[in-house]
Amino acid sequence: NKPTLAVVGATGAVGTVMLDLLSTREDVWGEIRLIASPRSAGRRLRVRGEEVEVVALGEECFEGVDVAVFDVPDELSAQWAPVAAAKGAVAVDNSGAFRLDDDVPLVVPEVNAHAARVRPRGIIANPNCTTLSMIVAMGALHAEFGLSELIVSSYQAVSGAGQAGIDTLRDQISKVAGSTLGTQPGDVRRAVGDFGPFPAPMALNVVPWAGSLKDDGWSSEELKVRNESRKILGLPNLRVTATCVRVPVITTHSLTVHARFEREVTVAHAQEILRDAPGVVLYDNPAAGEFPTPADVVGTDPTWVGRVRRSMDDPTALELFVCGDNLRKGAALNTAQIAELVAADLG
Ligand code: 2RA
Repeated sequence: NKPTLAVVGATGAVGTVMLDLLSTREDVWGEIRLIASPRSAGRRLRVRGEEVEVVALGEECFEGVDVAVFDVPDELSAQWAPVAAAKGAVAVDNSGAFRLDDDVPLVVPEVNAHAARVRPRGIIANPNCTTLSMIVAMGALHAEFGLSELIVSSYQAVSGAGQAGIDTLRDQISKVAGSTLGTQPGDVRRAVGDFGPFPAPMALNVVPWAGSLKDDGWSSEELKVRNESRKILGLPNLRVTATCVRVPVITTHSLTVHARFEREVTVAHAQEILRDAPGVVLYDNPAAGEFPTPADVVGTDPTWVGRVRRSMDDPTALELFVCGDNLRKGAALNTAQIAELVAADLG
């Protein structure tokens, strides 16, 4: 008997990608149950070539479910993932509600698949999309060279802020297209009007902010990169500094990474590791104009790495540019991979 999967948050931006993945990946599932807010109940969505009716989130939804994936806001996950677990399902949660709890593993299958087996609360957490967009590549380099420090800047797509983020950028682009805006202080700000979920205009701009304000001027997103990287890599004292920036890209997060290791590194050796690493594509030939960009990476599964250089002042450090689709590997794909690991265990 194939296991039953529940997708909670089936109608959202990540849920939509999840249904696409479930329709195209090897099918390990028996029944797939689609769950969303009462507002979306009754809608019919296509998965595996069939229409499935969305049911409203409630305790009874988890009857007979083996694995429940959650693509919903933190508060909903905090409330409902334990309900699913109490009903006997393994909850794979893509919110921030449980990621740093000691008794909840935070899993990236290419890096720490073993951690998914120890889940005392029946909950497995999926990392934040910004961490996920680089961590597969960093895990591979860590295994070879021993990571000692990460200094990263992100270039985050607006879909990280959900459908509202996408709608806001599209609307702003239509307002600035064909204009001469972007030449006077504040002209874009005045022209676009509505900033949606962002603190400043996204069109014709970059915004050094993602998430909410935390102590000492850090953003929640920057703390997530630090704390989650440490937990996934099993390096609780890893030095990590992140600056998270939002850019006018619809989907696919990019990061520049300065990674310092315990041993000396060479570009050739690092490239060889990245070329062989599962889930990573090395695309690094600047002489031919070859490096990853979000516009080319969007819609693909791997972590793309280019611009690999050794730091000029430190033979133990590398500089990299990394891109990953924040809705696929950054969210739905990693969740689906974890769910498949669990399914394989159950079988
Ligand atoms: C963002 N990382 O890009 C967040 C979404 N989880 O806003």
